[in-house]
Amino acid sequence: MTNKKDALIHSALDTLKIELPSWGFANTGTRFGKFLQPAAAVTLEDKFSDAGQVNALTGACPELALHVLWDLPGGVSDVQQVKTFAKKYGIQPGSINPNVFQDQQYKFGSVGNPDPSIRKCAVDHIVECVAIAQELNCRDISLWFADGSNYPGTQSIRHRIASFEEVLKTIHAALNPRQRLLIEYKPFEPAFYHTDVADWGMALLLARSAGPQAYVLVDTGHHYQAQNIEQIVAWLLHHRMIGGFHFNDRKYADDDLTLGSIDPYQVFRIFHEIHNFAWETNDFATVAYMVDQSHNLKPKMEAMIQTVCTAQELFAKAAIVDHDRLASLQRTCSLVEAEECFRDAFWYDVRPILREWRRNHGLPEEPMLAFRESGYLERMTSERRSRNLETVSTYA
Ligand code: AFD
Ligand code: MN
Ligand code: MN
Repeated sequence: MTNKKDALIHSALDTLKIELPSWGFANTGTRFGKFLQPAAAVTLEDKFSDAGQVNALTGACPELALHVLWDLPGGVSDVQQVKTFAKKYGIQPGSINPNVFQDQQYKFGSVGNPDPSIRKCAVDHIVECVAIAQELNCRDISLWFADGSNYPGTQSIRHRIASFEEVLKTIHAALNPRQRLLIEYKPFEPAFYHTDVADWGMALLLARSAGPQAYVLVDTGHHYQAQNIEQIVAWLLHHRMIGGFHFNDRKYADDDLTLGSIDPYQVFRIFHEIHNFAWETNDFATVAYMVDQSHNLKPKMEAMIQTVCTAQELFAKAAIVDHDRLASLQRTCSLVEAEECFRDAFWYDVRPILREWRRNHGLPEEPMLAFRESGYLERMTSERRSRNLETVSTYA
């Protein structure tokens, strides 16, 4: 370690922990089709095993986000097996993700459904997820709602707001003092005319209305093309209302692309807001980071390793911005110098220090290469091929 920059990079990498999505290891796909990978995870144990490999190679992913209907179909009764896998693979359960978007009853919405009996089903499911989180000692319950409508005039937008406010208050009341509700927004999809929680303002107002343990979750793929995401992050940091991020990148919509594959500078600018806020306020806001991608084309494990390594690189770059100098250049409106001070960090090659950090932590200097040489993919391919082929037959 040679200088101040290197020290900043090391300490930034020590703090960056990124949760992995259980669903990112399984064969998923798009509404246009699913391209199966024989080595993809099929069971919850497979997902814990894969997450354990990514963590062993990157040193940054100690937790696995769980999607309740897919990972704990038996609800609370499945908690014990989660604990068993967590112990076996050294990966803790992370955020708990309710699922109120795929059951037939949610055709016209869940929490926003005009039928109070369907809203109650959604509440009961989410409250059970709070209980599961409690049993697993998980802090975050991560709420994403597909609710909305496809045609003008078919739903009362304001009545649905009132339903959301009422339901989120009920769910918030079920939290224990350590738990948090993370409310995620998304401009559209699957609803195509209006989505009930469509932007950060709606999520903020709903979080404020729900209670003091509710926060906004920023999914980087959930923004219109021109949106200034780092400005949204600055507002949420200023109001201490940011709960966390779902990492992906997008060219057009919610493309769930590898982080930084389309716009690495935007990710750097987002991370800068977080580092700068912490530097200025000494308030290291509890920001949860999670990958939210389930690749249909890229090999699943490689895609996960790639996204995690990219996040480490960009987080390290953002950590070396000279905040003192930048602040004074901003005060004097020295435009070009301020911009160059900012961009210096973005252009700085942090990879040698990243490799040093990995060496210091007994990790492979090149996680992707180490994965390819490990034989894990070959072992999982032979072990899981038949189970995935079965999936093909049932799926096809
Ligand atoms: C989909 C949604 C949203 C949610 C994720 C996991 O768009 O991002 O967080 O599924 O449920 O990607
Ligand atoms: Mn998401
Ligand atoms: Mn999404």
